[in-house]
Amino acid sequence: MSLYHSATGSQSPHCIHALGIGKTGAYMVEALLRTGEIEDMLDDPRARFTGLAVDIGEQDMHELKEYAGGFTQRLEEREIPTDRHQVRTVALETPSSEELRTSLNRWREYLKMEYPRYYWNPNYEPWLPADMEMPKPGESCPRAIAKAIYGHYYYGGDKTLEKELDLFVESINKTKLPSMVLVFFSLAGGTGSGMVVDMVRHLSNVKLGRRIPVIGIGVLPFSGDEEHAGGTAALYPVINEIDCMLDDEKNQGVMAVWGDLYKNPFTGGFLALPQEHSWQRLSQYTKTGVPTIRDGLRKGVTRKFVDDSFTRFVVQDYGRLLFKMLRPAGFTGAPHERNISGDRAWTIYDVAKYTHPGVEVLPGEPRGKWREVVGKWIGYIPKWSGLKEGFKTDYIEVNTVGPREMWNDTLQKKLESVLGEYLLDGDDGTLVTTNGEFFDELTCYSNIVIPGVAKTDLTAFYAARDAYDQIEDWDTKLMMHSWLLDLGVILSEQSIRFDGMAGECIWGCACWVVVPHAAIRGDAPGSADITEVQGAHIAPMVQTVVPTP
Ligand SMILES: Nc1nc2c(ncn2[C@@H]2O[C@H](COP(=O)(O)OP(=O)(O)OP(=O)(O)O)[C@@H](O)[C@H]2O)c(=O)[nH]1
Ligand SMILES: [Mg+2]
Repeated sequence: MSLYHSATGSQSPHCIHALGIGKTGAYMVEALLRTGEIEDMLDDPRARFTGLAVDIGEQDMHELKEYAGGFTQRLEEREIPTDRHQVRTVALETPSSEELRTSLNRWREYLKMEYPRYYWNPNYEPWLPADMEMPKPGESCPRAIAKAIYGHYYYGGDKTLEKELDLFVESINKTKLPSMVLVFFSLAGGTGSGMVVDMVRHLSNVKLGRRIPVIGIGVLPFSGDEEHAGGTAALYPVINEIDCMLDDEKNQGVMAVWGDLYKNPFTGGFLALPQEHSWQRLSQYTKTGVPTIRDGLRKGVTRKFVDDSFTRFVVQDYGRLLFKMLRPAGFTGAPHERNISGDRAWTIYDVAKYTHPGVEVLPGEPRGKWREVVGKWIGYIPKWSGLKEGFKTDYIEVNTVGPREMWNDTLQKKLESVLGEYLLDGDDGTLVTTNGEFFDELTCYSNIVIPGVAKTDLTAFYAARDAYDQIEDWDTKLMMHSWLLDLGVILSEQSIRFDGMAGECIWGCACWVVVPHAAIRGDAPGSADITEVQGAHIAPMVQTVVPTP
C-alpha cells in the first residue's frame, strides 16, 4: 500500500517499535511478538520491527528470549528476510557499590557532555551514600539505585546502554514507513520506573531528536499485587515525575531551571493501564489447590491478559488504529490541529474483562444468562477504572471484543450508558465504539481509552500520597525518587529556598523547579475538564472566527 491514498484518505501502515524496561517491559515486548500481526507487517519490504528490553538481571527475560528465537524462525518459514527485525535483550549486572561510586563521582562530566548548558554545581555529591547496599539479584531495586545503574551503563565504562539505544534508533531510522515507539514499564516496579525517566530523555530528546512519536505505557498496580521497592508510597514520586513531563506548565517550570533537554520526552502521549478490572474478574476463580500457587497463577493470568489485550489493540490495522486513537488524545495530529492538554495529558487505557471461562456461567447455558453476567461486569467499569468519581472528558473510545452471537443491543446500550457518565453533556461529549471478535467463544472484554485525565483524577495518586506522607525518614523518601536526583532535586518535596515552590535541594543550595508545591501535592485548583483547558488556550484565536450565514 502506498504511503497515502488520496481518494480514501487511508494511511500507510505504521511500524511499531518497542522499548521495555524492567519485568513488565520485557513481557510487553514479548506480548507484541506473540500477536502474529508484527510478522505480517514485516512482509512489507519497507517495514521494520525493533524491540529492546532492558532489566537488572536476566531473571525475567527468558520468555522474551525464547519467543524472539521462535519469531525469527517463523519469519524464515514465511521467507521474510529476518534482518527486517531486531530484538535485543540487555540484562545488566548489578555493579558493586565501589564501581557505582566511580560513575556517580563523574556524573557532572557526563551531564556536561550531554548538555553544554548544564550548570556545574560545585556542591554536587552523589545522591547515594558511599556504603549503599546493592539489591541482591532478582530483588526489587529502589528507584534511586536503578537510576544510578542506568547511568553507570549509559555514560560510564563501555557505554553499553548508549550503544544499545544507538542500535535501537538506527533500526528505527532504517524503517521506510512511519514509525511509533512504545516505551513499556510498570509504574510500581523500581527498575522500570527508576530507569525510564532518563532513558526516555536519551531516546526521545537526544537520539531521536523528537521526530517520532514516543508513547509511554505505564502499567498500574492492582490490589492483589506484591509490593516492590518503596511500596505504594513510591508511586507518588513516580506519578509526579511523569506529570512534570506531561503537563506543559509544570514541564515549563522544570525547563526554566534545567533547560530544554528536560522537555516532555513522551511526544506521542502517555497511557496508564489499570489492571484492577481484569484482576477482579480473573481472581474470582476456583478455591481449590494450594493457595500460594493459585494466587501466583491468578496474578500471572491477569498481567498476561492486560499485556495481550493491549498489544493486540496496538497492532490492529497495521498500527493505524493506535495512531488515529492518539489524535483525540492531543497527539499525532498535524501541527495546525494540535491543541494543548494542560494538566490533562494522561490517558487511561482500561482493559475491562467481562467473562472468565467456567466462572458464573457455562458454555451451553442460555444466552440471557451470559448477557446478565457481562452486563453486570460492564457496570463495574467505574469502580475499577482508576478514575475518581465526577471525572468528565470530551472523548472516549472503546473497542469491545466478544463473540458475534453474544454482543447485542442490550449490552451495547449498557456500555454506552456506563461510559456516558464520564462524558461531558450533550454534543460536547463523544463516544466511539467499535467491535471485534476473539478466536474463542467465551472471551468478552473492552479496551477503553479515556483521554483528558489529570493526575488528580487518578485514585492511585491520592492513595500513594497518603502512603508517602506516612514516611518520616528523609533518606527513605529520597530512594523513591529518580528523575532530577542527579541535579540535586527531590521533586516531590518542598523547596527550602523558594517559598511555596517544589524541589528540595539535596545539597542545601538552590536546586529547585518552578512548579508550585501545591501542584505537586495535587492541592492546587486544577482545570474542570479538557474542554476548559483547550478553550482557554485558543480563546485569543476564537475572536477571529468568521460567522457564516
Ligand atoms: N501487565 C503486566 N504487569 C506486570 C508484569 N510483571 C509485573 N507486573 C506488574 O508490575 C509491577 C511490578 O513491576 P515490575 O515490572 O515487576 O518491576 P521492575 O520494573 O522489574 O522493577 P523491580 O521492582 O526493580 O523488579 C506490579 O504491579 C506487577 O503487577 C507483566 O508481565 N505484565
Ligand atoms: Mg524487576
